[in-house]
Amino acid sequence: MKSFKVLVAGGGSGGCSVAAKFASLLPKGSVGIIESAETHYYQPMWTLVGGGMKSVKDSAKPMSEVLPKKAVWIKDSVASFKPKENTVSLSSGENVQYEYLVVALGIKLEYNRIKGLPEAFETPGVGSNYSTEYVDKTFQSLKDFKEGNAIFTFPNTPVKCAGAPQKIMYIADEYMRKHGVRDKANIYFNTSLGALFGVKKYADALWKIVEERKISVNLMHELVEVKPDTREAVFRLLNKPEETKTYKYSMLHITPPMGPPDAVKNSTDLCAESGYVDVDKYTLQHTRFSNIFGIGDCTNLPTSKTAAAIAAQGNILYQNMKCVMEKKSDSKEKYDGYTSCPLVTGYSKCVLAEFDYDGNPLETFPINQARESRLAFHMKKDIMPTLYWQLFLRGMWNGPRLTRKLLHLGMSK
Ligand code: FAD
Ligand code: UQ1
Repeated sequence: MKSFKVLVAGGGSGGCSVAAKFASLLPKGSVGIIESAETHYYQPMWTLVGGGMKSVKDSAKPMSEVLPKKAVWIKDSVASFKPKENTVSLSSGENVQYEYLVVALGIKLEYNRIKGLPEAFETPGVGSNYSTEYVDKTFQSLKDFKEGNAIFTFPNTPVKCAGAPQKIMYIADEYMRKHGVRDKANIYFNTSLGALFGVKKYADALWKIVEERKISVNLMHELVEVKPDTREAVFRLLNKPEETKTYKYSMLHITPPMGPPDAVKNSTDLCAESGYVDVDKYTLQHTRFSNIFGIGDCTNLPTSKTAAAIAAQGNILYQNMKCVMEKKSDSKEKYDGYTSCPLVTGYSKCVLAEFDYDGNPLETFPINQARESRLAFHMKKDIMPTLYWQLFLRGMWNGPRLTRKLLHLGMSK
């Protein structure tokens, strides 16, 4: 049986960056990474792909180029976890042993929980920035749009990047204005949530933007069915669960329901009742197995699921797991829930939300980041991708905490 000092399940944002940290610390071959995909995608770019500003190819690199060279890539998928035996079973039937395990399997897209999907993606007007298969359809639908309803949805489950479902709506609004069709369009944000955004400071700013741009927001609307033949989308009204409301669409952008990966959900020892990996919200250590840690979208950390959050989590996980490995007491570092969401509001503007577990803004720059800015857009479009590939994935970007402290002359948390 293969055996590793540190085994990382998943080679996405969280898995790759944490594996890189441990690969630099330990002798060659001590770190194993189980990852089934050939390609690593920089997912935050898909918002820009949906708006025609970048291509899917721009967001991709071969997995072999990004995983740390000192680690061993096990190109297989995790079938199940056996935490009591310190082993992971692979789809090939093989088992892999570990001393320490990091679970970083991301979140699962569940398009098929909506009746009519995924088939409706093969028909005109329906796209989704959440998948490489459907993101080009978003821009195609925008280019084809002539008149009618453009509807943007938000599901009734946790999602990754909770801002992404509305970012593409603001981009579409600007595109339609530039191409002279906005006055023939009704734009709807039909969201399962009871709010436009979870943090009041940014929600207030976004409500102003939707009002100015004459976008209709329908809260407590959950997409349950797409009928491509009649170009209709059916929503369950969550405050009147027996009722549905049907909308005609010319363009429909779908954010799918999401859930924990099967391998995590089926390993009852590993997951919380929600099905996500059960970790301590401050240390990222598993609540029952001291040699297991979790990071990113597959965990039950009560913060917004983003790569920005993972940058901050990675360092906390590294410090804490190193302490456990060296049999020292817990490190003093505690994760404060930092997450960030660059809410792109068009082709040159962005509201840069940054906040902690309590919904307190934790802004890097000494300006009011709830105001739309070009600087934040430039950072999102031109700086973040390089930072992600060159620093973050190599374990060398722990988020903007130090920059924030420096720019606030030490006065920020
Ligand atoms: P992932 O990066 O998804 O990695 C999970 C990995 O596990 C994958 O490589 C997968 O192949 C692998 N895997 C899954 N199951 C198995 C298995 N059983 N066996 C082996 N391997 C498996 N974040 C930001 O910070 N800023 C943004 O602006 C932003 N915008 C976004 C816009 C969009 C449209 C999307 C989709 C996401 C956006 N995000 C953004 C969110 C960010 O991309 C994710 O939160 C982040 O990538 C999650 O990292 P992760 O490691 O938890 O999961
Ligand atoms: C960030 O650290 C990060 O991770 C690499 C992102 O993902 C792509 C982000 O979108 C953002 C906004 C941050 C936070 C960084 C700064 C400088 C605010």
